[in-house]
Amino acid sequence: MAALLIYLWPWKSQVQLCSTWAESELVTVCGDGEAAVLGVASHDHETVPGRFLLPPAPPVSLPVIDLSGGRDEVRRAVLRAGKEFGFFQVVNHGVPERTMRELGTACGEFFRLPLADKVALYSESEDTERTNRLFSSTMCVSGGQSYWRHCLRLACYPVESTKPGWPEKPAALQPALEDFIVPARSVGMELLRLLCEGIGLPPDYFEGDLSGGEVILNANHYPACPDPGVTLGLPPHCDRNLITVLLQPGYVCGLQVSYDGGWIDVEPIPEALVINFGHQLEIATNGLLRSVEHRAVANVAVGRTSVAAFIMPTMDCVVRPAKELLGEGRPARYRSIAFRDFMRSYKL
Ligand SMILES: O=C(O)CCC(=O)C(=O)O
Repeated sequence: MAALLIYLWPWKSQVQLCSTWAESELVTVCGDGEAAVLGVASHDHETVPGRFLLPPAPPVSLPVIDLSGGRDEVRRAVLRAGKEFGFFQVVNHGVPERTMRELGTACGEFFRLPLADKVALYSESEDTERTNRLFSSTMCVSGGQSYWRHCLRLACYPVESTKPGWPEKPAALQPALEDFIVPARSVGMELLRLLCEGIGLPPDYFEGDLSGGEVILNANHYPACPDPGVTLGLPPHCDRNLITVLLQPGYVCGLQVSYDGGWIDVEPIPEALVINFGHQLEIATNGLLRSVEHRAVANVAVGRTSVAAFIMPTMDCVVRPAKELLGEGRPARYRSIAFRDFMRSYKL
């Protein structure tokens, strides 16, 4: 049996608690040197008595930024949230609530269509050359691991050139995509302008090739799952693009963001859009703004359908740290890379 260790400090005595000791050995020593049993029972407990439990860590939640505020205030909030979390939510962003609701509903309807209506779009996860496709799980290198998710992936912007490839069923899907994608992209572009102002880049730095590629949209469906604790909807990953605008249902959790060694839930807020940074923003800002890992968990009671719009550079665009952000003591932390090459080597 380990000897009882009591440290007698000049002003106060203290017990060193050691998990290998039997609880009967835990004593405290009062300032006057008198030992008193801590009050735990002399037999091993199966659970920790309530008064020994540490208070739960205060909950951390992602900032929700009201974009209708004053420009300076919004810019500061966006930069603060972007630097701390790489993720935040925005409200009063200009995408009508009805548009968001109709897209969510239309995507949900798509996944409920009979198989015969979807089969032409289906292709195995490894078939990465085809953009518009329906697949299950993820294209991440997963060593045979599957994930609790279906995904309809579509190129959605520019509308005129991409629309011919959109599914015809359900009938509400095409109009809903068209109504959503243009204002949603504008939200992303406006946030990029604010970020540029905040970090000392010209406000139009991300106009042109850096944001001029197609917008790819993932409609993700995570069916209700009998045991969400043993699987994931999507594994931890960062986005490959510049900036992501995500619509999630306002009533069911599922998206989690890596923070301080753990995961925080992204609170479902019906009128909000979730914003996060992709790898290309991290490279271009030389790591000032980071692309943060996130994952999706499944839900036991209900399915969840989310829609992520990925604003991307053109495939030929060479992405490199902005020269305005480099200098004495601020070397480039990333090498230049053509977006096409990045996409080839990093599959999701
Ligand atoms: O479903 C979500 O909320 C996350 C989706 C996502 O991370 C993705 O499509 O890459």
